[in-house]
Parts: sequence; structure tokens; C-alpha cells
Amino acid sequence: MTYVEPIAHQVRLADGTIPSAHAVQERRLSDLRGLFLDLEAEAALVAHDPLIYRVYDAADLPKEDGHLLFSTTVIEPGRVGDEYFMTKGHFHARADRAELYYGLSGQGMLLLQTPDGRVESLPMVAGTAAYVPPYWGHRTVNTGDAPFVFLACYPADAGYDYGTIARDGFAGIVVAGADGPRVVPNPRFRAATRASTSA
Ligand code: PAN
Ligand code: ZN
Repeated sequence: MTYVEPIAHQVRLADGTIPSAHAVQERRLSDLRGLFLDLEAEAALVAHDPLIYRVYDAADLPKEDGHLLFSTTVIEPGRVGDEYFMTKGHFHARADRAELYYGLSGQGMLLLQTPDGRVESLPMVAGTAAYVPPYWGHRTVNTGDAPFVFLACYPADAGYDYGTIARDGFAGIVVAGADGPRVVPNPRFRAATRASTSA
């Protein structure tokens, strides 16, 4: 039996960064092309290709059943048209793997979706522990005017299925309304799938 060594990483509460992170992924608007509803607003902004979010992966652990991975996500404040900056969103490649999010700073929304297109939304602020049950796709959105930061902890063999959401979109989107953020149906949800099945 080989034992993996216990580890501790410091999450800087001031900005959500993990200075000792094993890897940092950066997602710019060009990495999310086609995911926002307002394609004109997206095209105008993509010239500057703003940073949308960073993910700080704490540790390089075996991607095996039994291990846990943990990371922080820092989503910048901003909008594309009326829609708030957000993550790409994914189902887990092993769809039955769950996940826990813990809000560290700022304010946001966790959007969840079943494979048959039912959407739920959970507001998140510092201190919110939000559970992503097995089989639910998930995306986070920054609804505030400061970075929205949360810690994620998930089974190391969960993996990522980005393709389903890249193809179908998310059934609900979060837009700025007169009274604050609102979750509304995405008119483009499954448009590509509908077009190909009706052809
Ligand atoms: C999170 C996400 C992170 C970035 O760690 O991977 O917030 O979102 P996208 O992966 O959708 O770009 C998680 O849910 N891991 O499973
Ligand atoms: Zn996940």
C-alpha cells in the first residue's frame, strides 16, 4: 500500500487565490464563445477578450475513485448584454458524481440543470454551502459588482462533460433586471439539437 501524503493549501480569503496552486486555468470571453445569449454584445466585447474567471486547482492528486479534488473559482464582475459573467458549465463525465461549493466572497448564483432540462437556482454569498447532487449539470454566475469566489470539492474521478452544454446551452440564464438578477428561460436552449432533429 502506498499512502498519498496529507496536504494543506492556503486559500487567500482576500481574493480567492491559492498561491501554492498546482495549476491555474484562465477562461476569457473567447473561451466561452457562443454561450452568451446576446451574440452582438459578445462580438463587441470579444475584441478586448476580457478575463471571465480563473480556477485555482489546489493539488495534483490521483484522478481516482476515493480521492477528492479541491479548487477555488474567481469569477470577475461584468456582463455580456444583460447576462452576467459566468462559467462554461458542465455535467460530470461520471454523471453520478456530486460536488460541494462553499461561497467565500462576493455574490452569485449556482444554476443547476437535470439532463431533461429542469433548472434550479441557488443564490450564493460568503458562507453558503451549496450541494450539487449527482446528475445535475452546474454553472456559476457572478451577480455582484465584485469578484465572486467559491471553493469546490468533488470526487477526483468526476471528470468534465462540457460538450452537452456547449451544444444545447443551459435551459435558464441569469440576466440583470430592474430589481436585480433574474433567472429566465434561455430561448436558444437546445436550438441546435432541435434544428438537427427537425432536418
Ligand atoms: C468547478 C468548476 C469551475 C469552473 O471546479 O470546474 O467552477 O467551471 P467550468 O468547469 O464549468 O468552466 C467544478 O464544478 N468542478 O467539478
Ligand atoms: Zn463540477
